Amino acid sequence: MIKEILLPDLGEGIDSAEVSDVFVSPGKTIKVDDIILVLESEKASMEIPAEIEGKVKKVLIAPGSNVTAGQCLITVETTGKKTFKQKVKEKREPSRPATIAAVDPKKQRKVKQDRDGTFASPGVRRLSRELKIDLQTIKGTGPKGRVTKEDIHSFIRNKMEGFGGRPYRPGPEIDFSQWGKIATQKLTKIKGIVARRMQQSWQTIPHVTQFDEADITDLRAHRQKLNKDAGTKKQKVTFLPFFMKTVAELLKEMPTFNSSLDYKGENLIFKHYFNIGFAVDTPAGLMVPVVRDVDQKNIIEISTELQDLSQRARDKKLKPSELKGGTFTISSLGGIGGTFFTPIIDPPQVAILGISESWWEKVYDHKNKTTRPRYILPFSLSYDHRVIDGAAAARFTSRYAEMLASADNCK
Ligand code: CAO
Repeated sequence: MIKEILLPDLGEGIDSAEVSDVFVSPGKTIKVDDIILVLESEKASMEIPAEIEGKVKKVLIAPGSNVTAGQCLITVETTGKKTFKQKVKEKREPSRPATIAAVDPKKQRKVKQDRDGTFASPGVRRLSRELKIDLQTIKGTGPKGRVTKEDIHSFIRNKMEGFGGRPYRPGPEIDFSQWGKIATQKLTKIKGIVARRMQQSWQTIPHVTQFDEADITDLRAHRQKLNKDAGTKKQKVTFLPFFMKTVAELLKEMPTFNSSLDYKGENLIFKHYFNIGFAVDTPAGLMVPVVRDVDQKNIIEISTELQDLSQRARDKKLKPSELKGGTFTISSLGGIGGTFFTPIIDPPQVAILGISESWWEKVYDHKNKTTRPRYILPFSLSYDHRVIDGAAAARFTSRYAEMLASADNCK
C-alpha cells in the first residue's frame, strides 16, 4: 500500500518553511520516529519524524525547497500491517485518516537558541557533534545568524585550506619547455610544510613590520673578548645568543609580544615562559627549533644549545618536541647579508624579529660634537596587528635597540 507523508500544520503562525536537510532517499526503509527531514523557518528549526514504517518510494522535496502545510513530502510503500503505535493511536483518534496524520506536529522538535547561545537546526548540531566542532566558533550565515550545514562545510574547507585562506592555486598548467630547457624538482616534505604554514600565517594574520637599528659596538667588543678568553677550546659564540637573551628579557617587560590569541580570537593567553625559536636554513628547507627558558640560561648555555639544535636541524635529527612550544621567534640572516626584511609570523605567536647584517657607520654624537665609528645592527619586527598596536611595536624596537646598546644582557 502506498501512503503519502504530508507536511502538517507547523503552528506558531508559520505558513511555510525551507527544507535544510533530507535524510531519506527512494528505496530506503524507514521506521517510526526516523527523521525524514529538517525544516528551517524564520522562527525555528524542526525535525520532521516519520509515523509510519515502510520503504520510501518517492522523495518530492529537496534541500532548499520551500514547503507548505499539507504538501506531500514523500511517498512510502507500507506493508499494510499496523505498528503497535499506530493501533494505539487509531484507537485514540478513530476519525483521523492515516495518510494525512502521518506526521504529528507535536513531535516536531523545534530548536531556537541553545544554551551555548548558538542557533542551529538539530541536524546541524548533530553534524557538529559528529565532527567535534564547537558551533560557537562558527559564524552563522543563516537567518538571525543561524549556523547552517554549509557554514560547517565552509569552516572545514577553510581549516583544510589553511585556517581561513584560499589554497594556493598556481594557475593553469604552463609548458615552460616551449621557451627553453627546464628541470623539475619535487618540493621536500619540509618545504611543503613551511609553504603551508607561511601561507596560512600570511593570509590570516594582519602583518605590519617595524624597522629599527641598534648600536651594538659595545656588544661586539664584548663578544670578541668572550671568544678570545674562551680560546680555541670552545666553539665561537655568535651574536645570536645575545639577541635571544635580550629579547627574552624584553618579553618579560612587554608580555603582549609573548602572548597568543586563543582559538576563538577572544582572549589573549600570556605565557610566563620564554621559549625562543630561531630559523635555521637547512638543505631540506627552513626549520625553527626552540631554545627553552632562554631567560634562565646564560650566553654560553644558549650558544651551546643553539649550535647543537642548528646542527641537528641540518642533519634532520631534531625531535618533534624540539620544534614546538616557541613563544617568540628570531630569524637571523645576519651571517648571510641584506639590510632589512619582513619576516612572517609563526602562529600562534604574535611577533617575530628579523635580524640583518651589521655595518660600520660614522655616527655624529650631538652631545660631544664628535663623529665616531659605530657598529649598527639593522633589525625588523613583524607583528600581528590584531594583538599589537603600532605604538607598542615602536616602543618594543626602541627598547630592544636600547638594551642591545647597553650590552647588559651579555652575561
Ligand atoms: N651582523 C654581523 N655579523 C653577524 C650577524 C649580524 N647581524 N649575525 C651573524 N653574524 C656573524 C656571526 O657572528 C658569525 O661571525 P664569526 O664568523 O665572526 O663568528 C657569522 O656571521 C656566521 O654566523 P652564523 O650565521 O653561522 O651563526 P648565527 O649564530 O648568527 O646563526 C643560524 C645561526 C642557524 C641562525 C644561521 O646559521 C642560519 O641558518 N641563518 C639563516 C636563517 C634563515 O634562513 N632565516 C630566514 C628565514 S625566512 O624568514
